[in-house]
Amino acid sequence: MNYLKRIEHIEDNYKELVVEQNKMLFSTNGIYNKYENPILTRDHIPLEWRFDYNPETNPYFMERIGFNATFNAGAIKLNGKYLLVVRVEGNDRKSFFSIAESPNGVDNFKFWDKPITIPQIVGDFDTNVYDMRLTQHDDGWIYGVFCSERKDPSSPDGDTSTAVANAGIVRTKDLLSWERLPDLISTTGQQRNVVLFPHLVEGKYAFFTRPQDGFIDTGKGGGIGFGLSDTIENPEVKEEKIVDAKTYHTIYEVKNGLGPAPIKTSKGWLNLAHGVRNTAAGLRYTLYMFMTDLEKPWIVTHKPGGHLLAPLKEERLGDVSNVVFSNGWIDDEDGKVYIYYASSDTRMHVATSTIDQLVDYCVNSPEDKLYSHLSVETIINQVEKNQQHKQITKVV
Ligand code: M1P
Repeated sequence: MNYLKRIEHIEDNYKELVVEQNKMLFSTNGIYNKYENPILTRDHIPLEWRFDYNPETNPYFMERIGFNATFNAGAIKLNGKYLLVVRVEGNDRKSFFSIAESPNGVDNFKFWDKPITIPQIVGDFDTNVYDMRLTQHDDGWIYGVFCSERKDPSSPDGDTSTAVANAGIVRTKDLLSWERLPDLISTTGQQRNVVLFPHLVEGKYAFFTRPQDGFIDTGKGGGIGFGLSDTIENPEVKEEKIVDAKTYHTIYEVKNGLGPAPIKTSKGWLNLAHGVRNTAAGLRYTLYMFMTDLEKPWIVTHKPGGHLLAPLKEERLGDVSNVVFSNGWIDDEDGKVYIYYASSDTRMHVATSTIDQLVDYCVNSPEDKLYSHLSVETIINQVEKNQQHKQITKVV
């Protein structure tokens, strides 16, 4: 294929992909609907990022910069547009953030021209950044809290993989220019999955945390935590209460972490989180929900047992297989909720629901009673109630 034909072919395929419409799939569980196509893949990366268009320096029109994955996106609706702050991972393994915009939240996602430039802390550069949670705070700023990863300075000679994870913080008004604040200081020294709560609590900035005493293992860090910081300019949580503990023989037995910032409803705060369990085939990440008290968002009031959303079919395969992860959702003015989730650290999907459905799910689904015989009891209870209900309906 000659040079011009090759460009035309690549551009045509790209144009077709980014305008592809998505189809809502029927939902048997009735809690949310998934969609036919992923909303963002590495093929959605703009061609200008990938190819040098100068025939003199790129006579074969070869890809010069390769991209591996588009996943774990924060989300916000701004000026009528559905915006994702996507974790894009290059073939060089470095992740960075880029905004993708859609007119309707389920398809036609297009990346803005250039990735986001995250200001660096002088003398302490982030080696890698990922998984930004966006919070529209009462103070007027949109905050982005992300994982900043750096090589562990105490790792022994020759150890080139031990790292330290911490919560980096940026803020913006327009998603175009970003101000960097100092990283969060916390009790354990390592943090991932940190989320800023949208309101002040007791006059302080409130963070959901995930204390961990290793880079991968959370160790003695007990689960999803909650802590207060006097200021956001010098963020420090001196105490972390455990909101939702990792628990033996559950879908969050190994670790868990809050997803996006919670959504306020008249019944309480809706929280979406990921839970990690161990299997013979490795770790399995699923999504689950719980509801917290309106006044005391660190107190869980309702918690359905098990996962809300698990990797199924082609979602199960990817760079890190058997994973679904979410750090972005949008609650629209009409009560619709867009849940953005990534599968297997590779691509982005959307599922839609409503506030009413998610509240009903949280309030009325049975909890995990932690023993098989109690799960059986819960099922039998429902069957017997259904039998009574059917008899009553027959009589009527
Ligand atoms: O690979 C699965 C996920 O692993 C990490 O999440 P956690 O800290 O809870 O184990 C994160 O690196 C996340 O980005 C990734 O999707």
